[in-house]
Amino acid sequence: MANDASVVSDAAPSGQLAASSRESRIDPNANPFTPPADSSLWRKSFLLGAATASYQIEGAVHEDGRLPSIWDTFSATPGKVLAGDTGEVACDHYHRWESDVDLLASLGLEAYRLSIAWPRVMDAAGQPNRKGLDFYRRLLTRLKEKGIQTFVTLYHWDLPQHLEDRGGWLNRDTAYRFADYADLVSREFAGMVDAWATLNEPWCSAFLGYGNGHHAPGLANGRYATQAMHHLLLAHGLALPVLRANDPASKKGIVANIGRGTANSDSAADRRAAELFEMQHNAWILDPLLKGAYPQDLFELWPGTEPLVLDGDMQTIAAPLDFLGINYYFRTNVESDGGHGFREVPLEGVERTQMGWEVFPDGLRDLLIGFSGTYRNLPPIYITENGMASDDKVVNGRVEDTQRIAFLKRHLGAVDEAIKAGVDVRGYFLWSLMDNFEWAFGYERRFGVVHVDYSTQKRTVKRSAELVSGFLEERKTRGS
Ligand code: IFM
Repeated sequence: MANDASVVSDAAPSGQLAASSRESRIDPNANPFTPPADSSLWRKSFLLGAATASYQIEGAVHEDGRLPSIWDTFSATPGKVLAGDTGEVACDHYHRWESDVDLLASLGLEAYRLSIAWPRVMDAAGQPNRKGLDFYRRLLTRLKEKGIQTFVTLYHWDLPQHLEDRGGWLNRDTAYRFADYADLVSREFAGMVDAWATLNEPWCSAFLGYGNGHHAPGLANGRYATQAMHHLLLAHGLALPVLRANDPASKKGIVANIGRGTANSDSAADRRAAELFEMQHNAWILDPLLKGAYPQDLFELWPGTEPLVLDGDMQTIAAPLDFLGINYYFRTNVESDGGHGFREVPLEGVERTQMGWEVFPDGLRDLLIGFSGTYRNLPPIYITENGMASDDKVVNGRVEDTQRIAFLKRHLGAVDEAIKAGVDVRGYFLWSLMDNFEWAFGYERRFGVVHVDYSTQKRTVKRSAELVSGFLEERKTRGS
């Protein structure tokens, strides 16, 4: 492969890409990403895409009538984000979206998961912001022209600040405002979206945002976390019928980040600790969605945090889903805290990523198989995020992200094992298409399969992306 083929985009927002240079450059036999011959990944129906989120890539936070979000406020607060980074410019995707779509297409990725910024498309009175809507219309139109499937998340954490000023997710009214927002965008973009996800990772919004304050809006109170979760899930449940009415042909679902917890010893207390870890990470979200009830263990773990739930809420929340998006990153090893809870015991000598997260693909397989046993009504699954951060550097125009290549291959192997065990997994999205604003860690942590030089906005395709792309090319000819 020509060395300069990995550099496909320069600083010009509308720069043309050397897209055609990406074709058939990987020798399939020498591609370390290529899955085994019997892998489900060879099925052409198994969707392979990449994901991003609005606040993490768009920038242009003051442009075209966009209102402030809670992440603008939080990141502008000293001490909240590493190095004082903010999403003000990010990857400048708002201006570079055309070349970013060309890049996605040049890699042969089949689907793109993006999110819409609520504060960009709706004003404080609930009226549409045409300029913001037009941005997404152009983006979705171009993706369709390129034959790329669109998975659109409505809420990837950028709550309009004016709603936070009225209580944010602690205010039940926010759930109804979310349904209005879902109504607006699904009327606008009906027919342009393959799959709508209402929320991304409600665990993070509720627990990190309201329970421990690591994320916006930065509140730290257990009772707040459970109430915020209830209103987030209610927002999801209120939005679902709206999406179904406005855009009947698309799939509708939600995205949950799931966590694997393992016990530090075989003692009954440590095994219970691991159960509790997974209960608060997974069942807190999946039980209301799929069983219509919160796990009672939650309120034993966090006594006195029962949220206010009104009649009918749980039925609203448990409306049937067309798909469940699963985001998976790592496992947490725990022991009993000696009381009714758990505490983390980091394992020594295990492989970790730039985030310090353990590389543990078996956790993904085991959770998927476990869910299919626990939830009889488990809908088809898409792995809507998986990936890792590494301190990637461009050297002679190339980025050799060796750890990521092995990470992706092993996690896709785990997905394949789950499929072979009977779990209905239909696709997988790399997190992320490009390096971006990693929330409280700012720009230091690089999750992209495309490197971004934040001083020039130059995009450089990493080796991992070249290999995924080479595999997709090969699948077109050899796949079933
Ligand atoms: O960057 C985030 C993303 O926004 C949500 N899921 C986890 C990713 C990595 O931390």
